[in-house]
Amino acid sequence: MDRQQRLRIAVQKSGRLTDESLDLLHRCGLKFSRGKDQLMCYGENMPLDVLFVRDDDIPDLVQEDVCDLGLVGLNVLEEKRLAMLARGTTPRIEILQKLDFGRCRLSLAVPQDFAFDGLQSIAGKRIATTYPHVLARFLRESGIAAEIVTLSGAVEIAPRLGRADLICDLVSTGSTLTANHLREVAAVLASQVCLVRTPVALPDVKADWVRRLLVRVDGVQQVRESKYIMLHAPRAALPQIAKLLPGSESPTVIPLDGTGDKVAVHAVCRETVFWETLESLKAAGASAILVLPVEKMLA
Ligand code: PRT
Ligand code: ZN
Repeated sequence: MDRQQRLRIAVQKSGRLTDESLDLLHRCGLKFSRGKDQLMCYGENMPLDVLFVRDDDIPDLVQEDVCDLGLVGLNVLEEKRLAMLARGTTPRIEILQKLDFGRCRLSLAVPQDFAFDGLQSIAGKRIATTYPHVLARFLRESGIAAEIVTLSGAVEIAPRLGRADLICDLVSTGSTLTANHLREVAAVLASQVCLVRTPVALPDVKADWVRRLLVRVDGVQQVRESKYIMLHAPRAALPQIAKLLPGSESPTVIPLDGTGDKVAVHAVCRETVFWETLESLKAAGASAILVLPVEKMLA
């Protein structure tokens, strides 16, 4: 395949980010078939090929221009960038867009019986983590001196094994911490998946596709939570109904034939529409309420 013409994007091969990364590419219109254990998939209808790798390899692949684009968590990206700086390489990967999935936070967590009273309490302690560079920056910026114990996994059991006094690890629901009798005390980094690009200038054809992809990604993000609401209402109830429609701009109002003062109201709502919202709309005088998913949106 011609690297001058076709974009290559690095995606996590198998893990927490894989399904949503592929779903995003599908929603952006990309068609490809993926065989078992296939490392590379060729886009059938766009000049965009997908390379499946470990998430930790994505920043380097993009920095070294092996891939033009990548989908990777900010946690991994920041750790790799700081590691590059530490070995004298300038990180030149550019974040094109932050995406609304893969959210988690890198946090400090202490054993239940640890007397934590502000960050000063961890001074001089041993902190186990797989993110030594991000943690070191946090400690430096907070003016705390502590020892970093770098592990490659199973960080949450380090305090019980006596290898550390506390940990710095990724948290999403918090249930892993609870199961290990740990308590989250401070957030070090908020993370989500980022679409990143190579520092190298792209030939026009490829640059143009990156621009198109970004517009589509934006559209996909906008419609994720969006719903199209249609309802009937007495004209007099319109001001109240407009207030109840979550995250919508001014709705379209259409007169209804032969129903006196009744109108149809159509609106795109950019926030989640709950049953409670529908109940409030009904209470305000709305009837025949329909909520439809939005398939695509181009602003
Ligand atoms: O094989 P490969 O290297 O590609 O995968 P991996 O095992 O390194 O990564 P994977 O698939 O576990 O995670 C990929 C990315 O998902 C991470 O780099 C984050 O950007 C993002 N992410 C989002 C998470 C979590 N949420 C998360 N909860 N990554 C890991 N966790 C782990 C965390 O380390 C802890 O063990 O889940 C546990 C905590 O979860 P809760 O829900 O109990 O708090
Ligand atoms: Zn990984």
